[in-house]
Amino acid sequence: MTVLEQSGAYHLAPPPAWRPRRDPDPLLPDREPLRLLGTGAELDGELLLELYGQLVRGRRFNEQATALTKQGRLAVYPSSTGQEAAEVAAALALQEQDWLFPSYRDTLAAVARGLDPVAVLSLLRGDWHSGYDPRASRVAPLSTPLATQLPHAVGLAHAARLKGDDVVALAMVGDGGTSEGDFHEALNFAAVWQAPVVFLVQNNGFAISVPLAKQTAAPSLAHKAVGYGMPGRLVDGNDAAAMHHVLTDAVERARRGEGPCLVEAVTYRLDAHTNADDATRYREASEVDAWREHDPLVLMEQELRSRGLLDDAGAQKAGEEAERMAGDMRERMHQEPELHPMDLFDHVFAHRTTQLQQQAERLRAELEAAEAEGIPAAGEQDRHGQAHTDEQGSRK
Ligand SMILES: Cc1ncc(C[n+]2csc(CCOP(=O)(O)OP(=O)(O)O)c2C)c(N)n1
Ligand SMILES: [Mg+2]
Repeated sequence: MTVLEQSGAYHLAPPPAWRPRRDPDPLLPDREPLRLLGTGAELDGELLLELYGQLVRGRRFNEQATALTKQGRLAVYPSSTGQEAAEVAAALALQEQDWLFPSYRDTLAAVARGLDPVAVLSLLRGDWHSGYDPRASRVAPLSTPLATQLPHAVGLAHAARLKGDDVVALAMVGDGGTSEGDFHEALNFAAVWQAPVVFLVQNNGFAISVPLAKQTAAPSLAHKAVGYGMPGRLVDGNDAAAMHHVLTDAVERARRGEGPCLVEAVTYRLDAHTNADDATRYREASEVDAWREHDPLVLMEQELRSRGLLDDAGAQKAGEEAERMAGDMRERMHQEPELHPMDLFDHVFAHRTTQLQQQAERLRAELEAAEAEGIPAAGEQDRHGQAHTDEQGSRK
C-alpha cells in the first residue's frame, strides 16, 4: 500500500476548501524587468526632469555622506549609489499623507521625500534618535535590523484602514531582507488583511558579501508575492521612469482598497556595502563596470537629451543645485554635536533597570567630583577645550 492509499492521507482531489482560492496567473510578474527609458514609451517630460534633478542630488548626497565618513563626521554610511532611481521613485510615488518605511540604505528616499539631509544622517552619525519627527514627516526611522520595518508598515497601514484614513505605507527592504521571518509575516498579514501596503524590494545583487544566488532559489524575488496572494512586479530598478510608473500604480491600487503589492527593483550596489566594507574581496571589477554602463543617472540624462528636454546648461544647473546641498551638508555636519555622558542612560528603558540606575549614579558622582576639581566633563568641552553649561549652569 502506498502512502496515498492509506485512509486519511492526502487525496489528489481535495475537498473545495483546499482548492487554491485564486488564479495565480494575474499575480505573476513579467518575465523581464519592465523598462520605459529608451523604449519610445509616452512619458511626462516634467516628471522626467523632476526625477533627473532628484537623481543628480541623490548621487551628490551619497558622495558627500561617504566623504563625511572619511572625515570622522559620520560613523558609517551605506551608499545607494547605483540605486538612486529606486530610492527617488519610492519617495515621489507617495502622497503627503502616506508613510515611508526605509531601511538603513534608504537615506535618499527620505531626503527625496523632503527631509533635511543632515537630519536624515543623525542616526548614522550615532545619535540616539532618528533626527526627525516620524509622525510629522511620515517617514519611519531608518531601520537597521533587517525587515523589522515591514510588519510595522503593515500594522500602520491596516490600522489606518480600520480608522478610515486615506494612508498607504511603502516599505523598503533589500534582497537579503527577504530571507527574514519578518518579511514572511509582513507579507502574509498584509495579503490576508488586504492592507494598503507596497513592499519595495531593492535587489542590488548582494547582502553584504552574499550574492543573490546564495540567498534564494526563487525564480525572482517578485515571484515570492504570488505565494502570499498578492501581485509581484519586476522592474528595471535603474530606470527611474519605470520605477515611478510601477510604484505609483501599486500605491494607487492599494489606495483603492485592492490590497498589497510587491515590487522587485532589479538594480546594483555600485559602492561597497558601507565605508567599512571591501567589496573587491567578493566581486569582480568587471561586474561593477558592466553595471556602470547601466547607470540610472546616465539612462535618464540620455532620455532627456534625446527628447530635447535637457542641454548642457540644464545639466550644469542641476549639478550646481546639488553642489549647494552638499556644501550645506558639509558645513552643518562639521559642527560639533552637543553631548553629555549622562545621555547614555536616557531613552533606553522607560523605567531604568537597577543595574543601569547604579551605573548612572556612579557616573554622576564621578562627573560631580571632576567638576568640583575644575575638570569639565568630556561632553561639555568644545574643540578648544572650553566647557559648555546650560541655562541652569549645570547638566542634568
Ligand atoms: C536582523 C538582522 N540580521 C543581520 C543583520 C546584519 N546585516 C546588516 S546589513 C546585512 C545585509 C542586508 O542585505 P540586503 O537586505 O540585501 O540589503 P542591502 O544592504 O543590500 O541594501 C546584514 C546581514 C541585521 N542588520 N539585522
Ligand atoms: Mg542587497
